[in-house]
Amino acid sequence: MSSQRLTRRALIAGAGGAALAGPVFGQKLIDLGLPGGPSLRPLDPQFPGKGEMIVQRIRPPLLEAPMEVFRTGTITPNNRMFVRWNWPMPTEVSAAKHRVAVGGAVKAPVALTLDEIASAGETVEIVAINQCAGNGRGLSEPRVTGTQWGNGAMGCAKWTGVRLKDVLAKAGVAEGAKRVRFAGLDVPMTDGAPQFIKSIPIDIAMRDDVLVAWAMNDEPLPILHGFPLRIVVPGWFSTYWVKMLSTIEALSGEDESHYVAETYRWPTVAVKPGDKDFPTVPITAMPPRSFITSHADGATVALGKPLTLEGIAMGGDAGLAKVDLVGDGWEIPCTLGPDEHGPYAFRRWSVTLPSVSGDLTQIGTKAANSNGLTQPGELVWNPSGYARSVIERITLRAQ
Ligand SMILES: Nc1nc2c(c(=O)[nH]1)N[C@H]1C(S)=C(S)[C@@H](COP(=O)(O)O)O[C@H]1N2
Ligand SMILES: [Mo]
Repeated sequence: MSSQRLTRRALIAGAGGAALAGPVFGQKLIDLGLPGGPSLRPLDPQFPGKGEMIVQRIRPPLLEAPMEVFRTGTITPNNRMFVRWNWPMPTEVSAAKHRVAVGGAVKAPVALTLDEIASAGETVEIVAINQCAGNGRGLSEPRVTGTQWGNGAMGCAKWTGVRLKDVLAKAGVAEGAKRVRFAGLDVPMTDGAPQFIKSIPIDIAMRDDVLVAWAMNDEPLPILHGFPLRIVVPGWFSTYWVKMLSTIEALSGEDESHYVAETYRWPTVAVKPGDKDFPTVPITAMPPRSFITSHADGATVALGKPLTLEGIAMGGDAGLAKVDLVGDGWEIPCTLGPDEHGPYAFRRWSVTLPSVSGDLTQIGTKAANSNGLTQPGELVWNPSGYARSVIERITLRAQ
């Protein structure tokens, strides 16, 4: 997509940028089946720019996709992509006035317009899953703190942009830079609170598939998803995918900022509730996950008849290798759908049981990626419920 088109389309979308109208509450409720607390949430059909979404919080918006969004296909439409902001988001952004400052440990700091970003290098498209590190956290037992997400804080989109390394080259990264840090236009609402800034190691920043993106599924980034520009790090949790990108900063040392040094970290050792002072590292690459989408927990299936189960799976930071349907002491390999969009995208799977002979109790799917990483049978509990990848189980009643 050319920079002119980005700017022109943005101008059409709003008065020189994009704007968000006030939200409207819905009447319908959905039960997320959260074991540790209130489980009902409003299902809002009218949040600006969105289809029906689970409202976890209005402001700043936290919207979750109902699992029905994943029942078909591998691409999540923009109006069903989950939304997460740590601090209040600007509700109006001017494309013409926007600048991205590239500075820190660089040879010559620059402030780039959208056109300059778009022409910094070759335009690249990549399909990648955007997943919150806390996705599925609400299902943790014992309960953990943080947004009580079901499993809908994920979605898969096609992202278009330029390589981050080409944008960095405009300023020239200094010899020995260790990390690259990003900030957006959103700022804390309380004095002295830390801004949401995140950094990635320099070798990740220089990867050919790490982008400064301006389009999502061939549309300009919706304001909720970070208009006009966001970072995309395929295979990594989207906490690093900073939205409304305004600053790119090369760091010559470690990053001591709050959202890297103090939160979005998980233990390097096994921990249990109440444990303190254990070593932690930032959550980074995503593990494999898979979901049955054809049937909800508790659904009824026909006794004595064949049964086809379907769903989606992801490899995480490596391609999906296989999916098995698992029950109590048995495993059946599933058939993978076509690899339409590469290693960082969803893939569909299906399996047909020749005949249902009784209730299917606590069945689930186990995905493995090409690095040999497999979904565990038991939850790896951690205090923030990060990086959930346990086999998700449902029970089907035969009658
Ligand atoms: N500027 C900015 N970017 C951000 C955040 C934020 O609070 N501010 N949250 C991050 C987190 S934690 C997640 S999960 C993703 C969510 O992206 P989405 O809202 O497009 O789904 O945005 C990331 N980028
Ligand atoms: Mo997140």
